[in-house]
Amino acid sequence: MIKRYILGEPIYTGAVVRDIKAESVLCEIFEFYENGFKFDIDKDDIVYGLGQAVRGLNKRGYIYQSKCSDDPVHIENKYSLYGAHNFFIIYGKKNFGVFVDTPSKVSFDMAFTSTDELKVDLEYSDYNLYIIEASTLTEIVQEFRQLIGKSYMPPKWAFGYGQSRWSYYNSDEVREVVKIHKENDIPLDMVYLDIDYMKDYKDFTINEDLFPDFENFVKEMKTEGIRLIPIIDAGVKIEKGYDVYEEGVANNYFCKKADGSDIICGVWPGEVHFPDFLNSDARKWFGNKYDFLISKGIEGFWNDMNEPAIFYTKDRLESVFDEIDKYRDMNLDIYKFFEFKDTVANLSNNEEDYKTFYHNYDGKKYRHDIVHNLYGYNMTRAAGEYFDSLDKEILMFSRSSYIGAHRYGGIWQGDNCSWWSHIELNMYMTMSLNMAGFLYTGADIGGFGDNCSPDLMLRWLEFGIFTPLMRNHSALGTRRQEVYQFDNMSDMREIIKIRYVLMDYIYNAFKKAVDNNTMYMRPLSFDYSNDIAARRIEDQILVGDSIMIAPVYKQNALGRMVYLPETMKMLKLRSVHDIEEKVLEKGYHYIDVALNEVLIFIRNGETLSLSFDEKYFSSVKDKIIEYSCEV
Ligand code: MIG
Repeated sequence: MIKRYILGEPIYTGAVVRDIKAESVLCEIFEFYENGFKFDIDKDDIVYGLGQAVRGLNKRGYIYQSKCSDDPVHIENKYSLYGAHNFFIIYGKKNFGVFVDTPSKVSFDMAFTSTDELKVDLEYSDYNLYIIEASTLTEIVQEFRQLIGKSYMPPKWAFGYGQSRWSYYNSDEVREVVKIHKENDIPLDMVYLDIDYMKDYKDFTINEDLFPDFENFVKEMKTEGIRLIPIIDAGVKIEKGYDVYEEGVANNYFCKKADGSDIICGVWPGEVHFPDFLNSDARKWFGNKYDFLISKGIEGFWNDMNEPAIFYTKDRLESVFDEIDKYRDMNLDIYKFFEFKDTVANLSNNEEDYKTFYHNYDGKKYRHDIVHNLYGYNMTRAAGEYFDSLDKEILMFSRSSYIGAHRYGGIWQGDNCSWWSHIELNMYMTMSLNMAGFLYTGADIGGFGDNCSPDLMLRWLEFGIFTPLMRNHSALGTRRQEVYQFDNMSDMREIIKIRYVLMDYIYNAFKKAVDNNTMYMRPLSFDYSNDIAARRIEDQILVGDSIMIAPVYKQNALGRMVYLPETMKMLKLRSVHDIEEKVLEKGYHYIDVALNEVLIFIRNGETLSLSFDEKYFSSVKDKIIEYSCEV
């Protein structure tokens, strides 16, 4: 049962698709105050949710903020990442879900300040509050998901393996990546193009010197079985004669300052304007621009820098230049030095700057900070609405998001690092995002920032083969991370092949989660709610109906403890042909897991079919091999 409460005069966000009649009396379990509400939670309650956030799966014990942020350091002291997903579940004495629907900043004190009190503070106190009561976790999520509408369903090929790098600088480099994968029999479906395929970082252009005859190149790759997936950035370069710029200015499609001029910010190309994605005409216009690439055969995109990420605003840059000059002849002591340094550092993603520009949102003017969390969402929506008008399926995922965006595309988990703790974060984040409707998601496998070691890549792949978006991506300046760069390439190949024999299982489980508003990946507590031990386990994951996984994510670990909430059949896969099976009883087991082994547990009464697609397994005779657990 969903109850809705309207506090103040909420701004429309587009998150929900059902119109629920508001209650006339405020709910009595919460104590409301001017800028939010609070309530007591039981000492044993678990708090799930919040989608993209740091720390564990149980969100209890920290403060999180919904404030879409470009932050490439995903560590425990962070409050916000790229998305705003204001949905959480209390699970324990009472079970219910809470959705705080508002486009501006919200802070969730999850029994951090005071052990038994959960407190939600809003920067602007107008919001819709939805409370979802149901007896099971699955039902709470299902009801919430019915409220926010069906999740985005990507094309089937988007479940293949993708290779990315910031950047592959020209078409020959891309050809080489594809060729080496082929030569080594490593399955590959997608190669991602990062910002350097564009001419001067201008959206909807191609650098013809580096990618000559792009249309034919796209075709050539397609005949190799590879789809190219270009990036699109939020900022539009200011340049006379550039159509996107000219049209945006002429039609007032860019965000404006108080004086009515288009705000000038700095991103990749230097000075840019930001499209006003909250303006439906601008959205339509920008969405149509994707046609530049679609007409060249492109079938998928990733949207970046749409928090929006801002290197600087022109106004602040000018004032900083003025200000730093006064430090020139000073003795820069401890205070002065940091003041000086911060003056420059604060140029980027400065919250004050979000207060200096405006949107035309359904004909009304809103200052950016008030509707901040809707920006990336509406960029995805711009693309998604255009793609819906086509008769082709298009892959779309974004960096920034708000609930509602899950209907138009997926998200990737942003600039993680080649750290062991980020495999773990990837696991929690994926389950939490699933609760909020973001099913098509995954992290940069191997890690984006920093250098990846062979063992980290192996372990990450062993989990990554289960994430719907399976992409190996890494940053400029880091160790090259294509699996053929490592001396354990053949082990990595076998792991990637396991993804391919699981493809039908993964695709069907995913589709079912979309159709039934359930979770593709979920914690054990969802299915084994009476099992006290299962409830507290965060690092084992149910994937679809038939299997459970227990990834190894600790450096130098050669095994791990696994808790089985019922008898299951363990499969230890060293390759698609070398599979050890063993039935294990309910309870705790220490399981050896060598660096090249993938663990899968088949639930009692279930069957897992491995399917060998012609495209990658032409020499295999039996196209389906079944493993069952019947006890
Ligand atoms: O961090 O386009 O998250 O995937 O490679 C700089 C360059 C901007 C951020 C994205 C990352 C991408 C990178 N971008």
